[in-house]
Amino acid sequence: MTKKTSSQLARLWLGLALAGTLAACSANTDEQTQSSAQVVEPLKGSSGKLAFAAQTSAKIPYDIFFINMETGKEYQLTESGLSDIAPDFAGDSSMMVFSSNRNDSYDIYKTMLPDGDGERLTTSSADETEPRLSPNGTLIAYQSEASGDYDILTMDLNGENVTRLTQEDSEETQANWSPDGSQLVFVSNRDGDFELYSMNADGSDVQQLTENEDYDAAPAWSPDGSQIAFISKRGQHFQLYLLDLASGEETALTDSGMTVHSPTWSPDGKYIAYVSDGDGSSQINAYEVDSGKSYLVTSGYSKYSGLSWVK
Ligand SMILES: [Ca+2]
Ligand SMILES: [Ca+2]
Ligand SMILES: [Ca+2]
Repeated sequence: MTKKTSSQLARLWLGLALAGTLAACSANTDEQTQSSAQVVEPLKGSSGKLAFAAQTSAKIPYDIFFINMETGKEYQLTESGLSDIAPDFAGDSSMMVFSSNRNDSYDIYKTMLPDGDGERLTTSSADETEPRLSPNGTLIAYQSEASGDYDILTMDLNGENVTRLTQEDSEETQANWSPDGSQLVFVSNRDGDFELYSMNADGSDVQQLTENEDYDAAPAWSPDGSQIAFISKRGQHFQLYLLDLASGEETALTDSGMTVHSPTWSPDGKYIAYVSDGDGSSQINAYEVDSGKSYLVTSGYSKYSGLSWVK
């Protein structure tokens, strides 16, 4: 198991090294290149990497990929035979964190790039998922079910100095950092249904941000700090919403017949990428904030999830 994992991680580094330095040499031995994603004209020149987890087909567990949004090229980063989900990168792409069940329960893993080894950061038999690197790259926020229900915790990059930020018996999940790193937005059902909340990075000063009977989830703070994208199920399917923090106003951004989830902002704040799942199909779209239009970014795999668009 260990040998296999090391070999797979070695391939991961190879893929990333090639992605970083040899992207122009497309005829090279870059076996990690899957295909050109269908990055449409308005998205061309968008900066950064759009990381995601995908099941390439229904019977294959999730692996981690990213699309270089400047070139449209896609790279596969993991191939463990188990479920690798929820990737997030440090701002300079020198490190990736993700969650995997390769040691039975889900744990948080860290991979240093380009030539580091995979490191398991959590060891409980409960599930640890949804790792998110703080903007300054010193902390990982994540969720753990070790207390019997989900809570939000932070730890340093070595898996040490674990701090439990929420104590309630309810489910606290999907933490995401404010752009200045001073706060976290998260989801909790402590009042009976799922709402968005914010708190300081030490768990203090909890504020409730939404109050409705619908299922609110998957918050993502805008790069300028003024808004939070999230999903809410106010009809048949989850759709994409925007919460303006100054006014408290909530605006529906999508109205599709598909289930929308996993929103993430482009680093320049111009787009919100999200997944839409229909009957037997799944695709990644990008909502253009100025125009209100959604563009197809990529499709073709069985399932997409866990988007993270980083510089
Ligand atoms: Ca675990
Ligand atoms: Ca809890
Ligand atoms: Ca609600």
